Amino acid sequence: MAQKDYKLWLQYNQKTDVELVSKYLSDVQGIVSLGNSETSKIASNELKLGLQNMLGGKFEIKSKSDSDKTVIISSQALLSPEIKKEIGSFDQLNEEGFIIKSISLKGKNQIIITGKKDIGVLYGVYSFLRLVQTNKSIKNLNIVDAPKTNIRILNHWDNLDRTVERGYAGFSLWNWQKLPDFIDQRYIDYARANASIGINGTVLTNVNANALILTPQYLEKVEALANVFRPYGIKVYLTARFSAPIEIGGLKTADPKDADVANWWKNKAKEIYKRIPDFGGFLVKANSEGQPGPQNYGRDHVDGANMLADAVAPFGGVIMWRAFVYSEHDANDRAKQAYAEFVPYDGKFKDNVIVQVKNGAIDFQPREPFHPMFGAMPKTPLMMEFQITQEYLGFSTHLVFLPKLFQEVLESDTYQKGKGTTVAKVIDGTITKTKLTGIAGVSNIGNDLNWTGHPFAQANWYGFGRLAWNPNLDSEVIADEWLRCTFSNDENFIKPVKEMLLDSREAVVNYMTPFGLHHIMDTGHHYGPGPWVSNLSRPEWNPVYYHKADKNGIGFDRSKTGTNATAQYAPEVEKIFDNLETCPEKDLLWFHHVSWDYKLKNGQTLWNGLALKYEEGVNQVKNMQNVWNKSEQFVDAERFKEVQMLLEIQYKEAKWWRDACLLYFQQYSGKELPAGVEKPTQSLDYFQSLKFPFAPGN
Ligand code: GCW
Repeated sequence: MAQKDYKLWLQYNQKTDVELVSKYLSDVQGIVSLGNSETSKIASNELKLGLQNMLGGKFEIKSKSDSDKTVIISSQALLSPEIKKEIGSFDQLNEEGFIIKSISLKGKNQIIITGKKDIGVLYGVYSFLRLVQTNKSIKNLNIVDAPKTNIRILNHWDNLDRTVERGYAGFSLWNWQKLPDFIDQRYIDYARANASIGINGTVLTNVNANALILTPQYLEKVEALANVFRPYGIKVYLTARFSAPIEIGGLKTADPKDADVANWWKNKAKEIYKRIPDFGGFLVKANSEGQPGPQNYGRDHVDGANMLADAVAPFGGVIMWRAFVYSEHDANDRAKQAYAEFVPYDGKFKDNVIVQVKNGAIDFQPREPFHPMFGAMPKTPLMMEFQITQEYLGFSTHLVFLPKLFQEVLESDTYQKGKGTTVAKVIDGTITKTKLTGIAGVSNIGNDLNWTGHPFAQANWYGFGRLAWNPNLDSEVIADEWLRCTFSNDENFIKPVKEMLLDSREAVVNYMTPFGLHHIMDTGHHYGPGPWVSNLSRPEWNPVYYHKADKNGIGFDRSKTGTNATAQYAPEVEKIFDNLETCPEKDLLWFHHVSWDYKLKNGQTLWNGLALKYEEGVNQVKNMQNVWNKSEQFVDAERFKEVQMLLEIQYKEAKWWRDACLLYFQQYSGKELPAGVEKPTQSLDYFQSLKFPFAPGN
């Protein structure tokens, strides 16, 4: 039961094609591991497990290379001079990179997997196994690969009571009550899965933080987790509640300019590093959505971040300071506020501070234009924050392949230094030349047997890791890899299901928020449509604030005639977004309030086009169902059935979205639904009456 789900993309299915197996066996028959660190043991055991499961037979792990056709795994330092000579230069590698090279030595053919450090070797092993998993050739290998960013990190929004904010896959993995003495096998399996895709950090706790995690009682537990994760190359980070000096330190203030406060943090850092010498640092959400921060004391983000940076700097720690801020006291367009607040700080943060910016200026919507901050802080390391958990994208019920969304953002051109200054190049340091670089993903992992709630949500964890390693990777490649590693290499399966994955992101945009609509989800839990919601205490929490539908039209005017948010982009980008004619239609209602009769590029009126997009989204889900139903023969019965049931829910909910939104907007457009759009079977009143008191993750 559920074993397949649990194994994620590390199925290592036995290959049934005899010819293929014998081809592989003509290149590899044994394993030689020269190191004996914990990491190198993990690497050699993984290689053995993978090769035995996929190719059959026995792969002994030897410590000397005296036979033919072995895979030799070793860090650079332990390689013999002869092999080193064959490998050549290690210059292109960073500390986490690897080389996989086929060499011939004294008449024997070997495959060398090496790196400067053991962790590079481990990454190399996973990369090599992926070749075999995906039926790629392992002849004449000459691969040099290294991660393009240095912090590749999951953000767990996990609370100490094990609930997970915006978590849709059960409770938190971290069993605080049983830690530190009880080490759940899942901690090890979690580390292994992350290492297999190059993730090297984890923030264990919610950004809406609890100071208790910084008390000795909890730090002992954190230390136990850090010990499990270390050999897998994963550093532990924590969220720092800014008011912790008051709450657990007995101080009267948390003012960052107060000497006692700064000292308290210095001592706290010392205490943590004594337990966890490679502790990564802190992630901080300050003065955002009610969280305490430096502004409570008349100070600013720079004061707060730099004070914490000083505390962890002696130990090599990092502060990831979030830029997700907006204020109920600021009447400005919410989309403009983070930029307005942070851009003046460019160049003012200490070296070990990196500012963490969400991919878009509002909040993890099915589609947002890239956050203008990415083009505007050349002297500050910025890290990307993606949300892997599907808060606004149908929870873990809807199949949505997020690498497509991630790629769209990473490829966006900021024009910060002229054409080609993509977001990817900003965050990987190519442009800014900052030493610190990173990508964070808000985790979708919980204690569900299959980790992520939806079997296909595993692809989003996988894809996040792959993109964090290389932000230029194509989502098509990621989909291909993931499907092969998780299910099957059969082309009759891969082709249609890969297409289904790649279309799924546009489908959810279509049935939820086409043409740049955003934040029209129901309130609080964000489950299902709620474009009518207008009664929340803060204006920018209300969907009506975002769509601004009225008799004249729909959309948020962020152009020069409106809030002028477009001016936060580089002139080249501003020009495109600002002009109704050049603004991409996918972002139309994000930037413009557009009349219902506006003519779209295809000649349809906006109203008709909008209605047809909703319909298209529903049809895309129907199509996903058809594709999946034809995949039964390639997939185990359990996962087949699970996905089938989930797609049925997704189909129902796509129709719910379509009907509720169109009935609501129709009150303003005053127009009939165009031909081709199915008539709603329920009334607007009915949709508005739906309540979900126990929706998860809230
Ligand atoms: O997306 C919103 C969520 C909050 C979250 C916040 C944030 C952790 O609705 O649940 O809080 O963003 O990113 O801080």
